[in-house]
Amino acid sequence: MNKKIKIYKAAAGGWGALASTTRFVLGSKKPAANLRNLLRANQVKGFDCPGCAWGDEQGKHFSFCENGAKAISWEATSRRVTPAFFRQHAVSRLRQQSDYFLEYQGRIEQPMYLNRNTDHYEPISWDDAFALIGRHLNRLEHPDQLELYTSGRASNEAAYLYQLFGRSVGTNNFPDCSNLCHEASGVALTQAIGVGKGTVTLRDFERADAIFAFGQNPGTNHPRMLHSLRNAARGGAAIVTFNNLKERGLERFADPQSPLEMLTPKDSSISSLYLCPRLGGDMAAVRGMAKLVLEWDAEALKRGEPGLLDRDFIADHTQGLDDYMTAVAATPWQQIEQQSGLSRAEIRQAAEVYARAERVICTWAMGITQHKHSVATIREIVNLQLLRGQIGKPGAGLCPVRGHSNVQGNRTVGINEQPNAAFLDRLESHFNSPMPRRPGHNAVAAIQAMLDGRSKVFIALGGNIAAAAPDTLVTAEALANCDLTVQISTKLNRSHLMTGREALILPCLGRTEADVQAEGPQFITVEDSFSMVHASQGVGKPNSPHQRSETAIIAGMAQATLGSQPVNWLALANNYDRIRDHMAATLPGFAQFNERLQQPGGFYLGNSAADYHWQTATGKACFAAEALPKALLPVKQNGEAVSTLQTLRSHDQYNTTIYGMDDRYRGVYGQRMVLFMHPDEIRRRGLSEGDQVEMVSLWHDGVERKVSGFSVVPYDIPAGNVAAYYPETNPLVPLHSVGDDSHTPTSKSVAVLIRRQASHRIL
Ligand SMILES: Nc1nc2c(c(=O)[nH]1)N[C@H]1C(S)=C(S)[C@@H](COP(=O)(O)OP(=O)(O)OC[C@H]3O[C@@H](n4cnc5c(=O)[nH]c(N)nc54)[C@H](O)[C@@H]3O)O[C@H]1N2
Ligand SMILES: Nc1nc2c(c(=O)[nH]1)N[C@H]1C(S)=C(S)[C@@H](COP(=O)(O)OP(=O)(O)OC[C@H]3O[C@@H](n4cnc5c(=O)[nH]c(N)nc54)[C@H](O)[C@@H]3O)O[C@H]1N2
Ligand SMILES: [Mo]
Repeated sequence: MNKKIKIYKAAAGGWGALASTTRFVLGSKKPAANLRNLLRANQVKGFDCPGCAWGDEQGKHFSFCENGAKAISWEATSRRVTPAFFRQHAVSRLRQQSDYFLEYQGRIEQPMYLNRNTDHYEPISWDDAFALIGRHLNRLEHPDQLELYTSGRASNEAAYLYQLFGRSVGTNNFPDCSNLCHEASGVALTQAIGVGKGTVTLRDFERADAIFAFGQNPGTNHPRMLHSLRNAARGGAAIVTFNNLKERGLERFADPQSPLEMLTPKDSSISSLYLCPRLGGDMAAVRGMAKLVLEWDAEALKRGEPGLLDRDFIADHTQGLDDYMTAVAATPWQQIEQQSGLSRAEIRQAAEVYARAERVICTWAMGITQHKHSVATIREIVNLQLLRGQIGKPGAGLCPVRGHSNVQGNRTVGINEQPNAAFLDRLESHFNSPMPRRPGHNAVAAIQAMLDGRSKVFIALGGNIAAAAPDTLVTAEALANCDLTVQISTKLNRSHLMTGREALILPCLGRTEADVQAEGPQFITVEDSFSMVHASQGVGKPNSPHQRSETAIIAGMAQATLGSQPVNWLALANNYDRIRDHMAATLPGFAQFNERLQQPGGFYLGNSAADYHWQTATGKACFAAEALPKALLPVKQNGEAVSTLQTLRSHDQYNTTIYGMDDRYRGVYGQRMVLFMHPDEIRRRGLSEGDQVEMVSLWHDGVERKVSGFSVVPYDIPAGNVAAYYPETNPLVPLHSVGDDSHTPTSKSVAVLIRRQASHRIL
């Protein structure tokens, strides 16, 4: 058997996780500092773990997970990318290196400017860097020629200052990682329940009788969620998983922080029912569940028994049930089974759990949000929950599990290309300065505007757009078309190499590091998936005295561009309390922000839908009566088999940051260029395990999108569906293959032709 593929038999978490954490912490150069950092993560005093956006059981126990440990030790490295490094490596040579190599070089030490004549980055002073940015921005013919990207790690304070900067320049162009991520959740939930956020808190997980987890892999991406699921399962809750793949973390879990559990072989089963729908098949599956619930309800009423629907809730709080019932009745079982890839009997099992439970939570992530019909799918999940009044009461509700640790907070404080008028009005009157009213660009629109030459300056507050965005070659062309690209970053990445005509790298502090400004040590705030806002204060010594906080960098750019208009930017960066005072004056829910942060554990922003207050046009929660998509992707083109590809994360990566080459729970070691495929499909295609294949994606613009060098791995995945890692597969995702209404690239459903690769002859 291929040595690089080993079946993972143990439970997720457990000794494997602990061994791996220790290796990462001890393998880095500062083990003692790293361990101290780990102990402070997600504690009342300390910093918020930059790993994910799951909530904290503040003060309850010391909680970190393997992948949080990796994120922290990766950030707290003592390795540095110095001016000498850039003197040694030309940019065109660095481009040939892997993402893993780039990230592994460590933290960027000083501001750097790309000299196109020499093809090398050279040091530049902070003042000169800011002045260069100011010159470019003041030269723009129109403020909408500026694109301001945000990755969801930025603090609330930095993000608020960033949006104020952009809007003071005069644009709403705030493309952000959320456009590539949970946008569909925000759009669908706003339409359905009037607020684009989850309605539950962490405590609801303790009270639920059933939890339905759709399209997510918490064992890797939200490991602390497994604690909540495990505890819920132990307390008797049914956990039903819908996942295209069999994911180890959702099957079994041992808590690496519970020694007893690790010493006894009795790890916990997580899912009581595990269903594997086809890619994009969840809407059909949930429609099937709703169909059964409605049928059983009608039968019960006929027998004179109380029905299954929560009729009081529906009457008081919802609208559109009749149309929805018509749409459900018009959806044939044959279409439901075909599209979901699940049998009626399987869907019935899930529906029975749903119908029996008093309190139900539905959670989801990228397996739901990165399809063409993601908004419709999430609306269908909401429909199901509305039928039995499963929103608002304790132990029930909707839970989009966010990605980046502060992506939700960034949105709350104004990173939004389509801000609402009320927010702009408040900014305008508070700062006594006009705010732009034209809608701005999302991530895909920003890339298109740069391609067309409509946008000329691109500034990124974190992230790695060159690798994270779809259509890698097109995105590179878009960036190259800019006059100036600016990356505010901690680590070296692909976006520093795919640049505009001029380019800057501005090195910033990470969340784990102490942030000392003119008026003393500062803390920042973040918001988790449960709308809890709390303070976070780094403890580590910065890796270089040249690095600045994100907030200070934004203030520097703003002052150089706008002078002290409409605020004294530098004074704000001297003391973040001042930024929070402006936030308190302009953001709903943030009154007395500084005072309320004194409460241990922070404060809850609240959720209108959870309070049965529906901020929709009708003042009610809305059923959506959409038909299922006519068809998912084709299975044949000109006689050749077409597969649907999902692009996903391995266990050893954080988005475009590659920590290592293993994907332990999926049994893959020492490699990332793998293509997971059902054994029957491997056979049908005349392939064998380990064969090298290339993939070409289908899109109607005549452009060939191709990647090669993928090794076939048999896996428990529906035949016709295949999976491979992101970002290696991003060249296949067409820029304009996006979700309806969400504009999110369809990274979980890409139509691909798979061909055996001609083997290289060794001469
Ligand atoms: N360690 C670590 N933590 C992370 C990240 C990371 O890269 N590394 N990234 C962070 C970010 S930004 C995000 S958004 C989250 C991502 O968290 P996830 O959404 O868990 O991330 P993906 O790896 O994209 O996994 C998608 C999951 O959905 C399943 N799936 C795919 N398509 C379908 C479908 O059509 N139907 C169903 N039912 N299932 C499907 C896949 O099999 C896989 O299990 O994690 C965050 N946390
Ligand atoms: N094909 C495909 N593409 C996808 C996805 C997919 O599932 N499939 N997922 C999408 C999703 S969900 C997301 S969220 C995006 C992620 O897109 P991004 O957020 O743009 O990408 P990241 O890889 O998270 O960004 C990593 C970089 O951020 C910088 N960084 C890290 N910490 C900090 C910090 O504290 N401050 C600052 N300023 N910089 C920091 C480092 O330089 C690091 O290299 O990718 C999307 N792209
Ligand atoms: Mo994400």
